[in-house]
Amino acid sequence: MGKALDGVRILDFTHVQSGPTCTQLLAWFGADVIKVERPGVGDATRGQLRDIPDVDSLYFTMLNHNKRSLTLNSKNETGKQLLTRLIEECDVMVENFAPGAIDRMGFPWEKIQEINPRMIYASVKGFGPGPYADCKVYENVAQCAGGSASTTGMLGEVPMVTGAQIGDSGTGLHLAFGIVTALYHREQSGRGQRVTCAMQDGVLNLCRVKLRDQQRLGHGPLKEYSQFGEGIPFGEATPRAGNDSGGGQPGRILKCKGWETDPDAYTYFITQAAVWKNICDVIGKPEWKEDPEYATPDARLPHLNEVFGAIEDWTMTKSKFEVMEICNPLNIPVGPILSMKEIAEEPSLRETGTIVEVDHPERGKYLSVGNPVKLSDSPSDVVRSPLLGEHTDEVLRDVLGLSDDEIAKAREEGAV
Ligand code: CAO
Repeated sequence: MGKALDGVRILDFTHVQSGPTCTQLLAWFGADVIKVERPGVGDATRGQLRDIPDVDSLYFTMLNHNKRSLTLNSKNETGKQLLTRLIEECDVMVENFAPGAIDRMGFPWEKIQEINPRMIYASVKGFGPGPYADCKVYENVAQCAGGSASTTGMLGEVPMVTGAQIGDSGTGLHLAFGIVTALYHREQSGRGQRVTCAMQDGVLNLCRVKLRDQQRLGHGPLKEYSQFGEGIPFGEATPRAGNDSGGGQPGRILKCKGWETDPDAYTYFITQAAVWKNICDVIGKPEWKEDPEYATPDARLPHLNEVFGAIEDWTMTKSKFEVMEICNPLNIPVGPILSMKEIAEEPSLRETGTIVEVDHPERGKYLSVGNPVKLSDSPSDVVRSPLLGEHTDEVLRDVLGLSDDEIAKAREEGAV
């Protein structure tokens, strides 16, 4: 069975996390991703957060599966010529350098388009056009500038960044979607185009419910926020909502049996209106089913602390998995707080390929995430990340048709 993106060749100038996430996704779907790295240096993440001396870090390996590595000095004259030929041969070019870096290399979008009018040129930057367009940006800066940090964390405490890399991996996802869309458009137009995604914009797209709440604030308090029931007045901006559910069905993180010693003995519990009566029966409060103070979602809003307190009295008598086993058959939406250890050891995630064990020639076996998107007719396997420059000769020979002598000459000239 062929892969969905078989035949698409990608010139991958990405580094760190946001860009590599994007190109790894495309590689999982079958694109030939040629990762271009500076000779002798490579992607900085190869050496960051190393757990084994002199071996590519997990940070690098987990973001660069299924790619080929070509070393090429794009500031060297021969290197520039080779790069020009690679632009001719590829369908997509992706980069996430600091603003202006690609122009300083001598390859602005206008020139890329001139070399190959079918080229789709995709970039990630921290900010879009505007006052911050020239800024370098990392994950947490994007979370702060995109509205995530100001709306995450506990009320009255400092803004909080999330563990999910919504600035980097989130923007990589958005960019991959833009690239595939541009490839589809090229089928009709015959032309490539420029695809850009700013990390601030990507984060904001994922935070849209908080922009929703910002506007709702103009029409009264946000009644599903805990602070409403606690009588704490709202200010001018969407506040931090702790673990309150962001949707219309109130939810909280509640303690389960063992919470005193196990930092992850908690469950998320949603008081979905449709199953309120089942919830009352489970927690031993059958009288709340008909009591006008508790029977309807609106009536419950001022009492959420009391309601969740009663539910927690019950969840504390059960393990997080028992809560799941009891509530699921009753259609009550709950979910255990899973630690990374539990996720890494979960057999069902191994079976679906969501977590895979990969073998690497220098580090041995390690765990990684597999493709979270499953296509029925386009299987997606995980191939270990390349060593620095592992495919330089192969790419120059097979993609550009260089002879062994020409490759040796390019090497002598410091181009690869
Ligand atoms: N050959 C020759 N030079 C190369 C090269 C190659 N193959 N690959 C990279 N370089 C050069 C670049 O041209 C650039 O040189 P100049 O500054 O002289 O133009 C230089 O290497 C460094 O590039 P950079 O500025 O992008 O890297 P940095 O480490 O200083 O900054 C980062 C890193 C991530 C802050 C910045 O790239 C950035 O803001 N990117 C956009 C936003 C983004 O993607 N952030 C997420 C990163 S993950 O948290």
